[in-house]
Amino acid sequence: MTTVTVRQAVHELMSFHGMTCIFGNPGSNELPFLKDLPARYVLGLHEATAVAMADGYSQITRRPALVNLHAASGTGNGLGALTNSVISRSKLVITAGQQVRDMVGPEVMLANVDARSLAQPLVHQSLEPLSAADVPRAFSQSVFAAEDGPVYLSVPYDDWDAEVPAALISQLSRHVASGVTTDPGVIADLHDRLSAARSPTLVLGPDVDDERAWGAAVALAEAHELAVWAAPSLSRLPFPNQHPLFRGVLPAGIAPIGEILGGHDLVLVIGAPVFRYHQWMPGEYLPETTELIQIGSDTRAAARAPFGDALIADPVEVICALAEATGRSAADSTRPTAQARAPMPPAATSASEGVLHPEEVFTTLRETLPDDTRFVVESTSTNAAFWSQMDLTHPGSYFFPASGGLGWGLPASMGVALADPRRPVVAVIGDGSAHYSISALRTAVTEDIPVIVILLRNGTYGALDWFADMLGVDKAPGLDLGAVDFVSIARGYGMSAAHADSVSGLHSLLAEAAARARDRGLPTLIEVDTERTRPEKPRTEQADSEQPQSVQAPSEQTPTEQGEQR
Ligand code: TZD
Ligand code: CA
Repeated sequence: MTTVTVRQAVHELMSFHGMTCIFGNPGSNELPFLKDLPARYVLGLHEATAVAMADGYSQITRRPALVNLHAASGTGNGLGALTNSVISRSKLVITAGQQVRDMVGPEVMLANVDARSLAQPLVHQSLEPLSAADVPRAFSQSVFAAEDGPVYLSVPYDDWDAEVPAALISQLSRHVASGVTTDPGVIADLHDRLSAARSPTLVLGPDVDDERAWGAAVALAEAHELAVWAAPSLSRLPFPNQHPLFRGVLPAGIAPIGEILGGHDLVLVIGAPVFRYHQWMPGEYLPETTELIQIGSDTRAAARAPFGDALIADPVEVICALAEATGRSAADSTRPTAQARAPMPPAATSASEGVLHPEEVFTTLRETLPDDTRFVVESTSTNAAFWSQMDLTHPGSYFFPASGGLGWGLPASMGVALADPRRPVVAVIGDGSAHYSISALRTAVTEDIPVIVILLRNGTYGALDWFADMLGVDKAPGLDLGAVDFVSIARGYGMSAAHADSVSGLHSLLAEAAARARDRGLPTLIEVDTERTRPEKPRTEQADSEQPQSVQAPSEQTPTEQGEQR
């Protein structure tokens, strides 16, 4: 019988599944797996960085991405980052090294004693094969299971040299396809209900940020004249945010969502859970006069929703089918023309010398960068400013940590850029967020990843200032960050970096950075001091569904209202 090593078998399976890139941080237990690796190894200097890079990468490729972590301590470091991947159901196969089989019991150094349990609360599958011979199959199982979100696989390091039949490789080179389609009768029924509704509305979530779904969603919304909202706690943008039918991101409280959606008789929520609330604002979920149907492939999300009906189906297919039922194809819906849109509101300005209002930063990004730029955002108090000034017209343009776990954005932007070198990538990172995974800057340098990092320095955990206010916490400790010199930090990691102290300064630094990225494939960090702002517009405005939504149309704001945000 011809045999191969477990290592060869798994390496072959990696190649079979197109896993040409692996994100990791190595230790002694992992080295035997890394020998003769048939893939690019992207080193993250902290495990949270490796996990978040792989997360960003898999969100673009839509294929399982491979991560390799060091036993218990490495896994532990990666777990916080994993909270985001669990919510976004990112396709991650997280492998970890383990001590040799016979030495786990005696708890020698680097034994991951209860490896499966370590990752268990987060991943939906956690494996440590009972024999070396089962490792290739367990790997194959993990790749398929990752279609539903992150999985964990711990492998004792003496397994890699064990011999298994060579035939295993072809046996395990399996294709698993989905033949599930949505019943045309279900689509016809939804179409009829949309047509019959007095005031239907669409709430779109991250799962329909998709090439096909964008065009179809625009066609669907225009055909039925639907008001379109983005689901609360948004991690990806599913609809052009300056489209006249777009009302903005739903506020993340029970009462305000109840008020907004309660003005409609039919709500279709597609590609999002119902709902990712955040601030505790109790109230009525929905009045009885409103019917809500949640449509998506996440059965767990459908099960746990506190109200509404649910349809388990591929949300992208449903949007496309519903658009088709209107007789308008996605291709009919060109991007909204300049005339059809509200004019972009002027950016709020800052009164302080050398300090920019976040709106000025975002206007400058909008005006300077190509319109297919991808933005990976982890700056929490600047959301309202972002949505008011940005004009995102391409799918896959906006990414935000799905669980709110910070430290994701900076490395995720590296993964996003690695996965698709054709589109420019900008990371918009707060001076608080940056610290959690600052070493990701090094990966951008060593791997030549052309990311532009916009470091917004307001000297505080701005969003927590706002929360403290809301929760009546006077003088909360631990919110001051000081003026850390990120230009020096970036340069220390070997990255080009500069500080912008005016709009024109930012404009020219950005243009230079974009050229450096485009022509030489190199990263840049630009630090800018920003005025303190609030993450959301004032509530009263947001709750009013009849008015063009404030997140969307800040031009409607009076100067006082704008002033109140600061
Ligand atoms: N730790 C982790 C891993 N994730 C978190 N979400 C927090 C702490 C709590 N947190 C928030 O939810 S927002 C925030 C923290 C610390 C402030 C982030 O500060 P920033 O952005 O400078 O990145 P803003 O714009 O100043 O809020
Ligand atoms: Ca900050």
